[in-house]
Amino acid sequence: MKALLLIDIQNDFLPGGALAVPDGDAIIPLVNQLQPAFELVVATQDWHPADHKSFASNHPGKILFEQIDWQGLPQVLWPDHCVQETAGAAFASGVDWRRTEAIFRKGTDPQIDSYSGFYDNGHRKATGLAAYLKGRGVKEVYLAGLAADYCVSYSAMDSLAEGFATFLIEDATRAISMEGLEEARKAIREKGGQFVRSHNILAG
Ligand code: VGL
Ligand code: ZN
Repeated sequence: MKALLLIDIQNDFLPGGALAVPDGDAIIPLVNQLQPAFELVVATQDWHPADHKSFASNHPGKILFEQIDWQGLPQVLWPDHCVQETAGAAFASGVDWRRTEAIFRKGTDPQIDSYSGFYDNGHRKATGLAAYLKGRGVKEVYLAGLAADYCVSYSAMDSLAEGFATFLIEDATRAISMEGLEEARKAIREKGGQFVRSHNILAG
């Protein structure tokens, strides 16, 4: 059983959004083409309260994109993004969401960030995604979405740790930083993750 995970394809990560991923909208047609090749489609949604500690605005005196230590974890200070119930947090309208059977929200605890769709960054609390996928009989997890070097890569690492065969669909993701992506790519490969392109999947 193969599942397609659509990671954080939300307005704030698209061009014009609060934390726009360069060329992020280029993945949308691919995400739609890929869906019929999967028996299960699941999405994650970055869903922060306005007082979230990953926002630079909640750390007076700190600057955007600075990395700080917050409660024992490194934390990049992001622009306010994906605030619960705002238009920026909504799923991108160009994506066909009809086959998305479940949505796992993350980043809801104001004190800790959550890049992965499986766990917060301290691995303290599970979202329930791993248990859900196992309950559905999933063995293979394919990832698409935004951003490649943050939420997609962190989700891939946790997917591997949870024992799923894990495939990152390279042309169905875009990165915030190319250096960050290169590092993440190495770590994922070391753990046995694979990189594929959508034509490999669509060709059958
Ligand atoms: C993300 C930074 C902050 C992502 C979410 O979806 O990759 N990146 N929050
Ligand atoms: Zn976030």
